[in-house]
Amino acid sequence: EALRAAVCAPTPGNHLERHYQPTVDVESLAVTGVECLVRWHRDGRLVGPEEFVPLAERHGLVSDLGLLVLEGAVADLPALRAAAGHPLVLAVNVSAPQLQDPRLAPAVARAVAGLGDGRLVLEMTESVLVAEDDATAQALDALVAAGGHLTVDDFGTGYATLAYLRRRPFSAFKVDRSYVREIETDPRTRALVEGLVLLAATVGLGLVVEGVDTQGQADLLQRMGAPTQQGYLHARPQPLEAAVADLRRLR
Ligand code: G
Ligand code: G
Ligand code: NA
Ligand code: MN
Repeated sequence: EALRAAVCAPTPGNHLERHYQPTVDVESLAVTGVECLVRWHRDGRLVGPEEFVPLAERHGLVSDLGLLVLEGAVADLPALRAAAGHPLVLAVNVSAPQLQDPRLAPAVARAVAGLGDGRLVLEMTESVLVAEDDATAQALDALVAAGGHLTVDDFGTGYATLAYLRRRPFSAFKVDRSYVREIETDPRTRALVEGLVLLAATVGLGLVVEGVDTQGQADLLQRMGAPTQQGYLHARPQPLEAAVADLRRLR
């Protein structure tokens, strides 16, 4: 119920906060976009989405939460874009129950209309897509029709991933950070990532590698032809003002 209050009636001691983490093109050293990552401030404690998103799902709050995040992120984008000095991709995370929310596609259309020269990306994990049903397929099509671009998040951690890329209207995928962690030490992981880079290029999909922590990882990925990266090496997820400062630093 504290979470319900944070969503519906926030107070300084109990509220959600949007953080932003950039994605970087290491070839050009330009920031390509920002991902909105939400935190819950509760009695001086900072609760992460791994904890509160499942809670929100259980209590039927995740759709309201998702709409608020989307609206708030669109409102934050002008400050981020000004700091970057060029158009940005805005990425927000979508969880499974949101796909069945009839308010989502119209909200996406409004967000796209309000983004100016930006582009809206909706990230969803493979677990969101596990339901191989018509309702899911129609919901995804509606989001694309509303002007959203769909990305598979945490790619390589779920099941039947290639099936989604084959049948669903995704335009990009994000290689899960568990791959990057072993990219320098495990030859098989390195070969798999190299294969994914080739797959993306051949099929015409965008690819972001997440969890880039070290310069060695960044250089290796760049040599593989995977320039779009996200990770602590480049910038951490930060509240709006600090993210704005990061974008100025990375400019
Ligand atoms: O920022 P952090 O690494 O703790 O995020 C963990 C996961 O939580 C991310 O992979 C992201 O997909 C998810 N997440 C972050 N913000 C949101 C949100 O607003 N809605 C949903 N559904 N998931 C989110
Ligand atoms: O679930 P999703 O992949 O959308 O969320 C990304 C999460 O990964 C964020 O919560 C963020 O805090 C975390 N993250 C981002 N970059 C790095 C990184 O370089 N290393 C690690 N360990 N975590 C990261
Ligand atoms: Na994500
Ligand atoms: Mn991810």
